[in-house]
Amino acid sequence: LGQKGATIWFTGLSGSGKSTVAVALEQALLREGKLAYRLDGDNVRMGLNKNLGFSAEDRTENIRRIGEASKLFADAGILCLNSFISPYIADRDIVRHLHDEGNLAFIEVFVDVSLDEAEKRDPKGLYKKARAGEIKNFTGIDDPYEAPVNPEIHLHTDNMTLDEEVDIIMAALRQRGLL
Ligand code: GGZ
Repeated sequence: LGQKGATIWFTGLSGSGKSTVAVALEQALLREGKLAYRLDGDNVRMGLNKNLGFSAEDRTENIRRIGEASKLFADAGILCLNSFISPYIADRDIVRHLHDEGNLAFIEVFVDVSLDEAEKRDPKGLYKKARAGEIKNFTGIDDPYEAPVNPEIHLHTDNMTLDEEVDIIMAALRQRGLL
């Protein structure tokens, strides 16, 4: 295979565009002949983590398991793209340290969107339900989101195109010798 694995970790609010950027990045990587694999709520919360909900404890366990799984992918030489809200700094830092220990690259990408903008987009109508009290502990409404302090990449998605976002990440991967 001759490729170095890594974990590219997207964090941000629901509706920030984490999965959209990850899908576009995956396509760009595959075009360059790199092996990439995406993890997100749709394939993880239905299977590996189907016993977990959205309490603080469950979110922490969700991120811990995903972090361990991602480390295995990275160790196998795969570029693993993870899109999870991952609202707690401490949880993301645990995953970072796990990778540091294994000498594996961990690239945190803050998909930064204002709550206003995320709520305007509301692609699944979840913010509306959270505001109506039909969903409890919804991130950004009645549950915390701790923004990264020093992410490797900070995307201000309110005023960027998807192509620009992918280009920034590709450049960062190239700079780190991962492409
Ligand atoms: C946040 C929730 C919640 C609550 C269901 N809070 O926009 P989506 O729908 O597709 O992405 C959200 C997803 C969040 O799962 P994660 O595994 O990424 O969360 S965490 O990292 O915090 O463990 C949203 C949906 O699940 N969802 N209830 N209460 N998002």
